[in-house]
Amino acid sequence: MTKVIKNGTIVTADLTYKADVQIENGVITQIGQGLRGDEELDATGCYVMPGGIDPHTHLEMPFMGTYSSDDFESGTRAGLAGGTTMVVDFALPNPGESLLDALKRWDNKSTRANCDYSFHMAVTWWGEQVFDDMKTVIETRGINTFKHFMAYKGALMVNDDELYASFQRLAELGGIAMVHAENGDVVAELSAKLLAEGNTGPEAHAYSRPPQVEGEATNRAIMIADMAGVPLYVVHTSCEESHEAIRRARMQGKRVWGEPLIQHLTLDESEYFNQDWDHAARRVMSPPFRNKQHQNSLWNGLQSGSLSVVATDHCAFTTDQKRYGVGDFTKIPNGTGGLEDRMPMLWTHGVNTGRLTPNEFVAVTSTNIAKILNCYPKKGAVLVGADADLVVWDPEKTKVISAESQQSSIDYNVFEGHEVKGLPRFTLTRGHVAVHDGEIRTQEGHGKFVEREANTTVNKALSTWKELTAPRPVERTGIPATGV
Ligand code: DUC
Ligand code: ZN
Ligand code: ZN
Ligand code: ZN
Repeated sequence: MTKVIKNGTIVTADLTYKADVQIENGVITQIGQGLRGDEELDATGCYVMPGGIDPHTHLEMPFMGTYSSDDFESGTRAGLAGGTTMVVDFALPNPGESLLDALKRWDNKSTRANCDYSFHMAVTWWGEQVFDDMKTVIETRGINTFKHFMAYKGALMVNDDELYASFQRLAELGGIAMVHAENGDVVAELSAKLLAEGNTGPEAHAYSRPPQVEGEATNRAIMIADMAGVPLYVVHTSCEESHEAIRRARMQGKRVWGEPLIQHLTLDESEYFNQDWDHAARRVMSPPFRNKQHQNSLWNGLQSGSLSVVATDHCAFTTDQKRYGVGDFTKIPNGTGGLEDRMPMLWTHGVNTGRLTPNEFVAVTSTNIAKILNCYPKKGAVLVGADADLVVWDPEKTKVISAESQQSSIDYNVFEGHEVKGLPRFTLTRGHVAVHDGEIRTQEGHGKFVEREANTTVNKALSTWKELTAPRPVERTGIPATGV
């Protein structure tokens, strides 16, 4: 059966033009004028864009004594409702566990996905097993990205020696290093001090993770990556200190990318202050929301290209789960949702305000990350042969965001009450119409795993550190006698 999206304007990361799109067996088979199909979707007045890719989700993740509430079914349903057609989730090994065993758990959970997905592998501990598994993960599982937590001391955090060893291994194998960049030692110290002084509420979470801890860790990770000769992707860049480090590294020719979240772009630290406990705790995430100056820095980064990708870090907890932290802010499960709202919020606050062009919107929500992750043009493109992961975007459609009408399984929404203008008319996942004028028609289990090979081109790291500092023979005279 042939489907045709008719009368729309195709918007990709670099082109805008009027054409119809024909789809067969989940793939784009023709782009042109006056195409006909067995089923026709009317895109009059709409943009036809590559579906969004959210490269940062935590679905059904065991974390801080509980599990994040959206699983691969509800999470991907939420994504599709908002125009996102692929998610990349983090597979987390337990301490001492092999990477491959952790992946088995993620394989089981993800069978319920409504759209395509991939995994990043987290490196939560270091040893010979992890060293060996990395090769298998890259070569047989099609996973080329490995995330390191520089925070969550005593749980997920890895130290600098482990970071350096892992980065060197990735450089050797053609992988990409990712970091959650916060100085976990300082966060632990600040948290203990705040608690001891009686600061137990959710606002103390923000005080315990100032921009400096993020800036320091980002700089450190960049330098370690440079020494190892590995490309580095910094997740949830939330502040100027971290952005500045990324900007400087890029200007020096280092292969470093930064990923702001839609939450940090549109919500600020006032969400923690003079608010009731539940309101503030529901917005506890790491890094925390920042002030307007940091927010402007992130927008500037997207506009200038120093920041590359907008994600969500979707990690949704119910109000009851957040209440584990009453009396001790360090026990509030860290995380917020955003999968359903990322695209409409970014369109509203980015495109409608003139900060981003529609083409730039496509770049930062889809195409850039598809290229970084090495799944372009299967994903992130409107091209013949690409997967028909598409969103037919109605720039005039409006709604007020509300937990009552959302797909996510939690009982609130951090964007509650925000009006958005720009929403999907249709969302297609490999040709299947999962969203049809606001009606959800997802198919549980439709999603397939997307393999991503090592990208040997991008991984020719630009570091000159090795040449400059490699030991070289020295002819030296006048060496004093030893043992004097
Ligand atoms: N930050 C969060 O807020 N939640 C999940 C993990 C993380 O790094
Ligand atoms: Zn993180
Ligand atoms: Zn995360
Ligand atoms: Zn808003």
